[in-house]
Amino acid sequence: MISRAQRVLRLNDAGEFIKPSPRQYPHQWNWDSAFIALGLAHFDLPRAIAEVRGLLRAQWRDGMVPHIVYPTGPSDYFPPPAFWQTQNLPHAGPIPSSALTQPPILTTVVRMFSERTHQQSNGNATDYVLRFTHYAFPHLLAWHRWLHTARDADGTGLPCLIHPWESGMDNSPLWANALDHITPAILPPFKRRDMIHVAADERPLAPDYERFVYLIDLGRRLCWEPRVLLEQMPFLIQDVLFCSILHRADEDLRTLAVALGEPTAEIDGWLARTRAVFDARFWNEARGLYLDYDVRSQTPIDVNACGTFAPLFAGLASPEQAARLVAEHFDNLAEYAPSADSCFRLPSAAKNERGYAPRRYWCGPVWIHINWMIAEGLRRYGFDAQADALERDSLALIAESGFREYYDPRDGRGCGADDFSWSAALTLEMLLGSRSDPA
Ligand code: 9WN
Repeated sequence: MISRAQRVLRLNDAGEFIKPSPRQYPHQWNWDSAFIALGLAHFDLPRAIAEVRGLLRAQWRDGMVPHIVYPTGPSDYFPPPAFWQTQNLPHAGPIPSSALTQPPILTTVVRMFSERTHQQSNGNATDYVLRFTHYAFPHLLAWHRWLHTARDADGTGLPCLIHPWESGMDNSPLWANALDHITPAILPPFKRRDMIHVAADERPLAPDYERFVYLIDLGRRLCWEPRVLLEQMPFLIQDVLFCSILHRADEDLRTLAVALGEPTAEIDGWLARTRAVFDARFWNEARGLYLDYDVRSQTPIDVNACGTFAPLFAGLASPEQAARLVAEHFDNLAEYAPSADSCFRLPSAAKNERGYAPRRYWCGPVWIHINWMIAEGLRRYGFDAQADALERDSLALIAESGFREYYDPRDGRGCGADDFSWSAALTLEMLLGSRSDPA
């Protein structure tokens, strides 16, 4: 499995970046690159570092790190770089990119590199990684600052997402209600390309995709100006998974700051503020889970999806909250645990959720990177048996169905793109990684 995983990463190497998959995703994606770099570091540290540098080179002048970077120009992927209309924006970056961002797992990966090389105490590698960390730190700091300020709609510092693609869980039932309230009055001409290599029933439905495009069109008409977007985008959501990844990333950024002798006061402020507001915003005491929040309608989103376990990854849950998440949801046969109707964890939406669809993109299939983050979170709270079970399921899915983009939880059949980079990269991490304690 190790050599097969390495082969997939080599196969997808486009020189300047590694594609998430050979045909479906021919550009560089933000959180894909972070997971890819984590896997690459096990056999080619310079290539891993080049991957991160490539992504950070595309950072916007205002601090945003974009979700898609097109260093090699257009391809048959929709949307092409020109569709975002970012060319003449004063706050955009130097490389053609999308105008959205994605969950900042990159900071956690950079911290893992830096600690691991230090622990291995190999002089040359340590210097090399230290130089890279010095380079990466100000970029990451600027990105976190942008998330906590430019996307802060209500003074909580919890960033708002303006498009489902920013969550990384593009087609989750989490967004159904918000999207239903959007009427795409005028749609620009466009042609979907995402069903050329992947079956239509594994991709978003037409009305959802139209809303994805409509929101891009709206953003570009607002010149992607952060303050105006917060005022006017009809999709404005605080997401549990995104905010948890950011909080964990803030912890990891603080660890990097201490190692580099940088000040920590600003990061401490973000950490304290998130801790102070997180439960009030997301925790639902009656249901014993975390729910996303629709900032536009000022209502919690009453949908049970995999992100509810992400506060474990961030250390944001109390031991009591963690115990409820595990007993009432993770181990619940009707929701996430294997049962007669499914063999593999973790469905990306609870099986008894209205929008659950076991093969459709983000509506139920298992994702390897979600399993990896949640296993890390479960270990943080001492739920080692559950974490081991998740990891075993991930490796069994890969052994049976290959490095696929996602998997049907009922029978483990692979779905979406094949030769998928982060499934390969996280296989390397699961088989070769040493467990690092969070801050
Ligand atoms: C849009 C690349 C990306 C992932 C996302 C996943 C999917 C793109 C798409 O693929 O999104 O960004 O075209 O569907 O949802 O998480 O980063 O793998």
